[in-house]
Amino acid sequence: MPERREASSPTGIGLFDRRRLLGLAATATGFIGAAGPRALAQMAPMGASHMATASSTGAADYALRIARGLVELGPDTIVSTTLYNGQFPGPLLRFTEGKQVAIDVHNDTDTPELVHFHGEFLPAAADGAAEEGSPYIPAHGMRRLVFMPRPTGFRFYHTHLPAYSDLSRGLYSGQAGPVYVEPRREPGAYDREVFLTLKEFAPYFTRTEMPDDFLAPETVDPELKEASEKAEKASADAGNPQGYELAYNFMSINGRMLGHGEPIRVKAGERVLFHVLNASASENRSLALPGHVFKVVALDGNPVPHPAEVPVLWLGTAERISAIVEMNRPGVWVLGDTDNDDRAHGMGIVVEYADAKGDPQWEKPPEFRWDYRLFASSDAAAQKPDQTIVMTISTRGGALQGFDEFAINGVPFSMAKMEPMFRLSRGRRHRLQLRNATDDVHPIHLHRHSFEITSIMGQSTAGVIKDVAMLGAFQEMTVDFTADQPGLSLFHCHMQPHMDFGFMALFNCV
Ligand SMILES: [Cu+2]
Repeated sequence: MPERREASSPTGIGLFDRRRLLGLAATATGFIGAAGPRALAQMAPMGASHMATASSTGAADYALRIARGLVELGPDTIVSTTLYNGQFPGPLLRFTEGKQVAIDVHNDTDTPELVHFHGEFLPAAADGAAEEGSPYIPAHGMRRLVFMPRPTGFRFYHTHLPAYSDLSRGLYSGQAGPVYVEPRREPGAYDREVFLTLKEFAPYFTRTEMPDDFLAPETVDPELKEASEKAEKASADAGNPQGYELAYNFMSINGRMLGHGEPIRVKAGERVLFHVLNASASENRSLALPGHVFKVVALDGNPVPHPAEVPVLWLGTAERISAIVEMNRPGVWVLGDTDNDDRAHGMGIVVEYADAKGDPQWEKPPEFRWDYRLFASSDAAAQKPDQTIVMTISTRGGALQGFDEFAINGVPFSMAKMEPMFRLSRGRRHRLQLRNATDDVHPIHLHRHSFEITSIMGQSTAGVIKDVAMLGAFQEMTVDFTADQPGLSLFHCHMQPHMDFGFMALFNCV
């Protein structure tokens, strides 16, 4: 259960007293709390448009404490990393639609931190991204976040710090946890729900490429492929090494390697709603349960127009899938990654039927390619956009101290300048035409909005609403959204090494 406590600081001075001490009469949008002059200075540019609300005093609904801690992945495998409330995943935060929430975030580390509430429509100041101007949670300080959670469904929270070559920071750490914003109505009937957070630990750099051949349609754009090959050759000619990729010693579901921790105990005939979160820093993941199918009812927390049954789930980093499994094949099974090596490293969890005995069994699932269009509306065409923004992704392999450098329309994002690249017209429907001139699958993410997937490789689709979507290698995808959030919104690839090395852009909505 999440920790609930009175708002207090490490010094023991209550928030209200400290606010009085600091003479802080009004606060930044969506933000209450401060931990010193530095925090005030950070808040000033955001404007002081909203007066403190009732949630600025008294007990918070939740408290999160960022600190180093240990995760016991298995009896003989304990890793040290930065965690929320000393656990992995961080506590499940349950919010209610239309009910304001107050969260006290204590930062016990030496580094200013950011907590991003991923997939929620929050003011830029509350979103938890420095690029948008959100203030940091000061090192050894506390900040109270106050916001109205929306939209409903399965979201999550995580750090939004860059890591660069420091594998203890950012998403390489254990700073991630699930959020559920209670909807008025659940999609599909089920008997109970199980939250699964997929996560690797003990990262290291390698040069082994990740798989990029699991998406449908399989077609590629020859122009994008040629551009990628040209860039690759230019980089090699310039003497750059092959760029670093990530690998991990240990993999886990809910912080336990396969075979350790409690199995998921089920009964024949039961309908279990799984909420799966891929909290990886860099890996796109698959998941299968031998002899069973997943009926996908929601993607990134948004009910899909056409719930469809699939033998395998694929999730890019930060993607969520809610799927119902009818338990109709008694036994003891491995719910795990389809990659044998990843399961051997721990990516799986045991599903045990009542009265079933024996070792957990794995069977290779049928051949399957992940296709967002399976869950789309069959009849409706997507609405026409008011404006189209073309974004071509390119890379210079190994160009930045051995890391691949990424660019959008030829421009790598500068963390020093943090300049908006695109201007959005408020209230208008915008289409992002995403062209991937690289050989990687990129889980692209837009902050503070959801988008609709409107085409993949020129084939129209509609009705699938997401906040992260995998853009295939050498492929083109369009996603549409209404620019209804004023101010800055960040767009980026959700793979930590890609977002750290150029694959970001800021939208300014005016
Ligand atoms: Cu990427």
